[in-house]
Amino acid sequence: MQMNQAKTSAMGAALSAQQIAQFETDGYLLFKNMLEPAACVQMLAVAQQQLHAALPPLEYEAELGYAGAPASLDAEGGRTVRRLRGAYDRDDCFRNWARDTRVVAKLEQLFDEPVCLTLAHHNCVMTKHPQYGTATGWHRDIRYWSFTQPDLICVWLALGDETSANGGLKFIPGSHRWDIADEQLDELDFLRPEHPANQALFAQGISVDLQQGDVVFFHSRLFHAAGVNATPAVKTSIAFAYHGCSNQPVAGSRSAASGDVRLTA
Ligand SMILES: O=C(O)CCC(=O)C(=O)O
Repeated sequence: MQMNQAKTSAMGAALSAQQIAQFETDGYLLFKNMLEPAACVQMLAVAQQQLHAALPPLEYEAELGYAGAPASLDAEGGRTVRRLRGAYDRDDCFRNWARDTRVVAKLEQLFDEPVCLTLAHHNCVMTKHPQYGTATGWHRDIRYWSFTQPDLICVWLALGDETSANGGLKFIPGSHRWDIADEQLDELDFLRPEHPANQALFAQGISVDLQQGDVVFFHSRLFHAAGVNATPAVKTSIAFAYHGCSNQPVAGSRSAASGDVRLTA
């Protein structure tokens, strides 16, 4: 991914050369307090209404099949929602956030080219429910997409506090630059928990605590994970993913079928 500090064609605070270098080194960048509380409260209210109404399209824990998930939709806890999918088309508050010039300007610097939003995967309100919300193993998000280059960026907005207590994100800094042997990964591209070579990688994982309005950008090759939610409250975040417009989805893939939104000229 090419980085260019000088180019800031859209509105919004520009990234410094140091921030750009930090993203390149660590694979993520944290922005404290990027979004004002009123906007977070509004998104949270809409998300809660839509969760309550089970407004489709939804992804359920039972469909993910992660360890500890309810065995089927009809099992106890089977209708626990993991994602309110298609956030971009759910409500203007989510769409406006996806297009927020503070976000897009920073992405344009990191990609050094016009920015597109992918409507394939992520593009969601991500929830982690107490009791039936499952942990996510160490993985790279690029497993969700098929693009010419594996260089997408996820923009994750916390609508409330996110810590290890409620299943907050953990990152392995710098892991977006690693080459990993196939045998270290399982069939879904998660790092195998039992593989001896992976133990030293897991030890490098750090928790990234977020508060309402904090935003973290992370590279689609960055290994990350999250635990269960041991608190009584649902954790709610918004996740959109972006790519440079020259980096096109592979023809015939789900990424291509879902479409993109071009956000800069
Ligand atoms: O909230 C989680 O469990 C992790 C979410 C995540 O990393 C993903 O869905 O790719």
